[in-house]
Amino acid sequence: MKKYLIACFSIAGLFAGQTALAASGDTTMLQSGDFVGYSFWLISMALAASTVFFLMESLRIGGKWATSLTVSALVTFIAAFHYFYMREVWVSTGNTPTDFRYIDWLLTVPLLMIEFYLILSAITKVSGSVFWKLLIGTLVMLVPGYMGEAGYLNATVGFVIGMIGWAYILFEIFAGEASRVAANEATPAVQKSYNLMKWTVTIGWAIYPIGYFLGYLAGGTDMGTLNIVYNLADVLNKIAFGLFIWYAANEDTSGS
Ligand SMILES: *C/C=C(C)/C=C/C=C(C)/C=C/C1=C(C)CCCC1(C)C
Repeated sequence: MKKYLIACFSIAGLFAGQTALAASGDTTMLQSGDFVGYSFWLISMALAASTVFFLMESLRIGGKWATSLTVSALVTFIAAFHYFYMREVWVSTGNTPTDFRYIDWLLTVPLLMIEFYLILSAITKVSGSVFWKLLIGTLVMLVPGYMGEAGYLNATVGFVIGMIGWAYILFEIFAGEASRVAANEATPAVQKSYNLMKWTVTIGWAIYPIGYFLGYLAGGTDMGTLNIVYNLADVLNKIAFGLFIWYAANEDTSGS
């Protein structure tokens, strides 16, 4: 009972936050025909709904899977808030809310990386270095990327260092310790979700550096289109990613 109360409070907080945000701004209306604005709205709602889902499932499934599912909920919760705010920025100024995307990424990408460690830890013993290596890769990828986009560092240099960080993450999950644990010790369900997560980090994540490349190195791109592409990418990289974990949790605990 207490668990459900906590879940209810978290969810109420999400909506109270959204209301406060809307009340504090100029409350510019979403104009009809603003497809970029629609996509911000849709993804905000999808992220908020996913948060409720992952929290409830974390309580229902529980046990060793509770942490992974809670982290999935944290990712969508944090992103939902950023999306509420990014929608406001887009609707009221027509500007691309790049800074907020990076703040979101700085919080959510490390959490997504931790998931690789957590799903393996749910079934076997994993060394903490798996966790640290992925975390360091994340920082090497994001910090120079931000500095390049925001003008604190040459855009090409920021891009190249960021790509090295991403390559390192890919190396770890395809050929490093985590991949060995997944291949040798994981249950079939965990192996399946590990693979889906691994390919999400490869294909789904590629969208962001491609956007950076088009926007900053290849002479500019249409920011409206780029925002829609980023928004859709986040459905895969945040919501579907969480569902892959949920799949493993469900399969692994359904009495097989
Ligand atoms: C939920 C948000 C996610 C999964 C964001 C992921 C962001 C990236 C994979 C960004 C990657 C970048 C590079 C690989 C090179 C430098 C520029 C970045 C930061 C856009």
